[in-house]
Amino acid sequence: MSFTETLQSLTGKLLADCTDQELYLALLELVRQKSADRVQPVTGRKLYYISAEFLIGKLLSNNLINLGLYEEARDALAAAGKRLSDIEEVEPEPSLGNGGLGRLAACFLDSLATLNLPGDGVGLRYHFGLFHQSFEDGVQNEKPDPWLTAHSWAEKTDVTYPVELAGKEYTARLYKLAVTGYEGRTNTLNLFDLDTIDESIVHDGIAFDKTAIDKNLTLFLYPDDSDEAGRRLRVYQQYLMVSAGAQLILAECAARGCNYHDLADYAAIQINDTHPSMVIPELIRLLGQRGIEFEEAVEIVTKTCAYTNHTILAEALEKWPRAYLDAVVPQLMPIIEKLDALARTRTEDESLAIIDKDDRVHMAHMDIHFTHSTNGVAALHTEILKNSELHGFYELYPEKFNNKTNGITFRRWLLECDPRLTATLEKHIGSGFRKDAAELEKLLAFANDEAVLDELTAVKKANKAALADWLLRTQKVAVNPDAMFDIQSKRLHEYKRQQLNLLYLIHQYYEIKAGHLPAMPLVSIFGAKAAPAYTIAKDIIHALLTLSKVIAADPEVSKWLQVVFVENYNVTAAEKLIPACDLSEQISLASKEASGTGNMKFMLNGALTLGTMDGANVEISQQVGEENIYIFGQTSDQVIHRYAVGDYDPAQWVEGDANIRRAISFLTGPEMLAAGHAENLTRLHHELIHKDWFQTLPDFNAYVVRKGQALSDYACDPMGWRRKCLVNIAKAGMFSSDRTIAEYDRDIWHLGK
Ligand code: HBZ
Ligand code: PLP
Repeated sequence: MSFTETLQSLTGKLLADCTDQELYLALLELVRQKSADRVQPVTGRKLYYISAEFLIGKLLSNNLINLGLYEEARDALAAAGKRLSDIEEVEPEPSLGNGGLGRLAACFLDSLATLNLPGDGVGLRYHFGLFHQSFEDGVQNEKPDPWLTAHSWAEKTDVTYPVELAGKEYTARLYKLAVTGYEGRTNTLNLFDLDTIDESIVHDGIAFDKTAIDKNLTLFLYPDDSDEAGRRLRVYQQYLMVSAGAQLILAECAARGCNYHDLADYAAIQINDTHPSMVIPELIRLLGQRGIEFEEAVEIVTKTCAYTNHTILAEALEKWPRAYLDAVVPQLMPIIEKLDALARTRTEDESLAIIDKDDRVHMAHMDIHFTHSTNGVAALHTEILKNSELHGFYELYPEKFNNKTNGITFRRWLLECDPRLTATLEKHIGSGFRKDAAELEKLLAFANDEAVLDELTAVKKANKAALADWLLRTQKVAVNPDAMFDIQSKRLHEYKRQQLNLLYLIHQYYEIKAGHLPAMPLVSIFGAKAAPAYTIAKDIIHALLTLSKVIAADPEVSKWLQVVFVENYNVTAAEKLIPACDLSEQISLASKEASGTGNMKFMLNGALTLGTMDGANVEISQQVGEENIYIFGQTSDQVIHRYAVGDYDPAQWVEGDANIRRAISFLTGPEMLAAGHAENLTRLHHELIHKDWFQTLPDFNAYVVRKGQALSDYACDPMGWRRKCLVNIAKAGMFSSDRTIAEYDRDIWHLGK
């Protein structure tokens, strides 16, 4: 049967007569059948990647590409007058993640299947995932983001596990979502849910009764945790995930012949940040029920589990008050106490204990003591863990620490999101890079080939025009596609320093007003959600939206500068923004961004990075050479030193620097107050002058200078700029998640063996 006939047999109609919805459902079914054909038996060790988030993005095109069906599907549809891109729009984006950590998990699943490694995900089937963001009156508005339609990728199974929460038994149901590899095997993302969830209890945006656990448990990813009920709910969610996950793992291993004593020969469990850390005591508990003594269970679990750290931010390292665990998981507390006692036999250092003197349970400490591997996610991050944040642990267990620099899947972040660039690359270097990212280096041979550089310029121009169309269609904003597109898209957080970019834009506003015109017009694009309870992050959004209005209303300035804040930044939006970017903003305070993966995506798609020596920016800079990246600002050593001395006073920087003073004062000046809300603007102004915890001001001048340099290089030396872009694309191979996964497998998992 031809492809067209297959699709027609699935819809029961001629393609030309089908709606996009019908075609979507037919393609969904086709993908289901084809991916089922690629399921392979498991032998030896199998990986279970447990994570609170899997930010998988829309799946239709990704699956078609991985199954080798994309071109056929596109052409068959085109012959019937249909566009695959229209059908893609029918698919809702699963919002099962919030940022880098969740997106990394999704890239890892893709690479595992592509490399033919047995590796499944374990997580939760949130009904609304992260909230849907819109802007009203310059303020972030949060609404539920339903994605579970009648037909969706995650299929309900008959498999259920009992999970005891606060002394009451709940039933976790397993849903399975097929994960296709690029010309590889099919693995599974296992997602747990309760049948009793009641979506109708959500009211007024995203508020709901936090105490009705049977109705609310998997409604949202990260429900508002500004109150105790919200924080407890997180513990409920985490335990549902790890208890059902651990039962699934034991059942699957037993079915393959495991006698539990040899669990580590059957399973490798990767704990993605501390959200799944309770899997350690839970496995010990379950092994105990199967007749294994505590000491042996500890050994088995340590051999089976490994932990990835994604942050050094103290507030993101989970420490649960013992009272929460006593209330929600009383069955685990005796085990955690025994683990704490055991850890204390290995060290006298109180700061390495699991339960501290204030009765808080340090989840990361439990992970490091009772897994065999702790890894950071970029070289600098791992060094900081070893030398400062986790130094005591490093001294105790040097052999456990290792680095695994993050990566991204090139299937989604090149082949799918940038077909124009993919085609151009293929024309010149063949298609080997699809499977072996290192082959991108072949592009270096064309660094001085003006025809190739012109082609790359044409690709970027077309991608910018496509983004401009999308912005007009979906956000009702018109942008000048001939301007430089400068993009900062990522979660809103003070350490990521959107506020530094804000101060730059204000500075430029004044400069333009004073007749100091930039080298070329700039469109500054933001995409970012702020956590609902994160007040200052929301104030930063408000300030940027307000500034955008002020500039747009000023004809003198708006010729040169435009600020656009894209609503509801998610994977779908990222796939539109990244291929169209000229300058990628990676300006976190050095030492604070563990790695970043957005930085890799922008680089791969031919943007140049304006960044600090932080996270994987350091490795990007090593790959491309300092002449092909715009680095500025304090180093991580300088930052760590400044924190250690503890004498940073932003007010001194405000007093001592007229440009800083001018930019900050503007926040509460007449133009902004006329267009925005005094409360938000004043609070942000106050925060920057009196606190500025993420040291924006010391980096301000260096940032202004470096960004000016990038603008002038772009304007005055277009060939030189494009050559730098070419080098960035050519050197992106090291940031393929295939490389990352091969390293995890080599050093930690040893899958299939
Ligand atoms: O993980 C991010 C890091 O900030 C980023 O540098 C890195 O590239 C990425 C992948 O390794 N971390 C997160 O995204 N973390 C969270 O989203 C998070 C969510 C809930 C928490 C704590 C952290 O309670
Ligand atoms: N959100 C989405 C949708 C992404 O694609 C990414 C990037 O990889 C991130 C968040 C994380 O971005 P960053 O690494 O810049 O924090």
